[in-house]
Amino acid sequence: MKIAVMGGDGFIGWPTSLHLSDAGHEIHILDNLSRRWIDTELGVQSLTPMDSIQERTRIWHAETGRRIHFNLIDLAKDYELLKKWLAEHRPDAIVHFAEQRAAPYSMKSDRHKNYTVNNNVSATHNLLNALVELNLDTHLVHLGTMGVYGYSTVGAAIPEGYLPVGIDTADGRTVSQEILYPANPGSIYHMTKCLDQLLFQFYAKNDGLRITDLHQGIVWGTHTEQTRRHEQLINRFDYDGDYGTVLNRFLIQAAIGYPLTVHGSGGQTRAFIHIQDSVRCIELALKNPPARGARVEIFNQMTETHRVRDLAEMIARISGAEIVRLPNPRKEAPENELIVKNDKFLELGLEPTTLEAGLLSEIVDVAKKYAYRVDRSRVPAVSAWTKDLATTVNHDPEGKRLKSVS
Ligand code: USQ
Repeated sequence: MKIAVMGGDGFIGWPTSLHLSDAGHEIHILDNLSRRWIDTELGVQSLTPMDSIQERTRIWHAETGRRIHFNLIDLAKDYELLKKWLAEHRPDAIVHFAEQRAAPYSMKSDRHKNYTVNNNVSATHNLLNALVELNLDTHLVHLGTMGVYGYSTVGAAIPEGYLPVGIDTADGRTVSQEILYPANPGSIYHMTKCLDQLLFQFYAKNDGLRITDLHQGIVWGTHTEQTRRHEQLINRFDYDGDYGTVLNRFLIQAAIGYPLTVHGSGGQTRAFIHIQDSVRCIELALKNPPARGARVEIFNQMTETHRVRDLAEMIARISGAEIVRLPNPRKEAPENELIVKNDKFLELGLEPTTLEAGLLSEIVDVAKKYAYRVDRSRVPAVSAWTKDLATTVNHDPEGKRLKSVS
């Protein structure tokens, strides 16, 4: 297949591009390199040293003989350029990662909220709009989030996108319908993914676009089979308070002797998936497109759920790291249960890579190798969800100024 990977320079976009190229597909990355600019804005860098996208693709070609093409295009701002590119290349499929993906970054300030909404919603809409305008029958696979469902304790498994409901009619009957599971975003970032869902519903219904939305959990790990092949194919690995996600942060913190930063009681239960499984799921979704005219296909792209404090304890056991409980900068339930259905990917043959000590220790070792690149002052999570919470944020989890909450 000819596949366009929008956002193919990012944390999952890059390993996905390699994985699909390795499987024999023709890969075109479209990216505005915004993630690299955001590193510059925040004054942080990936734990792992990353080469330019041009250099990465050159190394891939030298290693494998396969070409990955790169195009500097901003989906949100360069609609005409995007349309021209799509008209010329007419890809069979598009994988869409080209959105600002960090919840804390989206909550940093009013400017960051505007940026996240404008960027994410425009990128998605421009893509859909151009596909219709060009009459392309391209399968669009979008990276959504488990966060569209929210994290309230329901006591029932979260279905894959759609919820069967019975609606009582005025004449006393009950009509059965399947509706999108009620959206319940916990950040501006998560809200943009809820808005994306509505755009997909409309374009699938109105124009018959073939769309798959992957509701992905928190990705952990850094290497995939292909990124291991050469030092310069290495994936990015974020540890800072905005872009580092919880499990990867704990692993890096363990590697550098920083206390594991548990927010509040650590009672938040979240869905997780290893990066190797993430790229496999994307390939499975590409191989199983919905028919034209069918409703949006939705998969829950996760393999297991864990409570944040249990993860911290597990990593502390393996590594001897300390745990610190900090005031939570986010507005979220202190404790929640989470049960998620993921039958569809399992039925398609996904064999989950689950959390186990060996794999976690291996990631701690990767982090130790690059520990010299860490700026410890960028580890604290300081983006607060409300002005009130901003006053409680702990800028020094190593415990020198503020005591952790009990
Ligand atoms: N947390 C800590 N300590 C930390 C960092 C986070 O206790 O040092 C807690 C947070 O308070 C939260 C949980 O860990 O309760 C998860 O935080 P996270 O930063 O790992 O994940 P999140 O902000 O939800 O976002 C990440 C990705 C996003 C993706 C989402 C999937 O950045 O792109 O959509 O995970 S999900 O969480 O399932 O919605």
